[in-house]
Amino acid sequence: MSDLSAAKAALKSQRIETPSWAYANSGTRFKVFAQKGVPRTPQEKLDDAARVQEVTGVAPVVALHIPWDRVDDYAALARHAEDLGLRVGAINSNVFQDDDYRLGSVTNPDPAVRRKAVDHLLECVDIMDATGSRDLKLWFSDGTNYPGQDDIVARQDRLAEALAEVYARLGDDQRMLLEYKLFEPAFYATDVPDWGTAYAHCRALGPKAQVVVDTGHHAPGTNIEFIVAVLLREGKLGGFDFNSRFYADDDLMVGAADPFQLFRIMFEVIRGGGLGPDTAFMLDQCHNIEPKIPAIIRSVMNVQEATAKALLVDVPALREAQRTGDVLGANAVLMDAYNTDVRPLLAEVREEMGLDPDPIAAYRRSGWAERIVAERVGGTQAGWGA
Ligand code: AOS
Ligand code: ZN
Ligand code: ZN
Repeated sequence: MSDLSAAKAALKSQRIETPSWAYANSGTRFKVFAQKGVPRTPQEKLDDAARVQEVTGVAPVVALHIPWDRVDDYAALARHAEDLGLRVGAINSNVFQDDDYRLGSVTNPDPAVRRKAVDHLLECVDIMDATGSRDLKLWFSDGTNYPGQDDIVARQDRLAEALAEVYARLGDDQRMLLEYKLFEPAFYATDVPDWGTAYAHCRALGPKAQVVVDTGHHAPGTNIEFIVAVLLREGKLGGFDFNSRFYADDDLMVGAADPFQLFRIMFEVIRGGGLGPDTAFMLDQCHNIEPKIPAIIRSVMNVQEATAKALLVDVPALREAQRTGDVLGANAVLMDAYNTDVRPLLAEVREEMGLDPDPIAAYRRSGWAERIVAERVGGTQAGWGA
């Protein structure tokens, strides 16, 4: 698409989902650095998310995590979101922070542990009902550390059984998004290590089961845009967990490590017709050392920049070069788009949306950062290492 007005319209309608846990304190296994003014409650995480939406206009959806965002009244939490101009996005389940899950959750050899894990997933669907959330996000830390520790195929069978029970509980407008991850915390064999395994389970389950691509969950050098293209072709791309990696699952700001990769991914998304609401463009990040709200604003802007560049690709010229076998010409079409400075275009888009062209400056001027430091004492940890 090289038509500017169409590109602008697409940029205005794109929706980016921010994760509640990115607003809270987080860290590595070595240290959680507490920051001043971080949210103490799920409500306050939403208050911060509303600031991101206020200055970007494209981030009105917030993913929650259970139990990190456990409240007594989820409908009231959803109303709080609505009052702020937000809505609840994916409900992220947690079957990885309990002693019972030492040998796995839904793939654990002990049926009682599997029952407990599935009951949590079903509770997450109840929370979806109460909050109006569409997506149940499933990431399993399940796997083994040593060859022979457990039967690889039996674990797949247990996983399939658990997923089928949860799938059956989904409402007509609800989906389950299955996330894969190469390794960590399991170091020998992860039970959902790659897109192929996730795809096989989702395909067996049916149309409400889709794959999530977390950009940090691959081996170095993996061609992620190829995965995206294939999943879209199969109608199985449910969404993204966007972040950046230098080494493993670093959860750094999306577009920070490899903006070119993000551009290539967004090009395949657009090529495959995936820019609409059926793809959840979620961030899955932790801001351990940098100020959180500005980092999330920057991340949203990075996704927008990659999207804008991908929208600027001159597709007819690309197709012509491809058709005539013009290898260098085809590559040049893509690189021309990637090398375009889209910041003026995005500034224009924001002005047309009634926003400040510079979201970070608008946030700084708002005084929110000073206000939360003064008003909030004793912010909570996201949950990592808690
Ligand atoms: C874990 O590595 C995954 O990226 C998860 O998507 C996520 O970070 C976690 O479940 C928080 O909800
Ligand atoms: Zn993730
Ligand atoms: Zn991850």
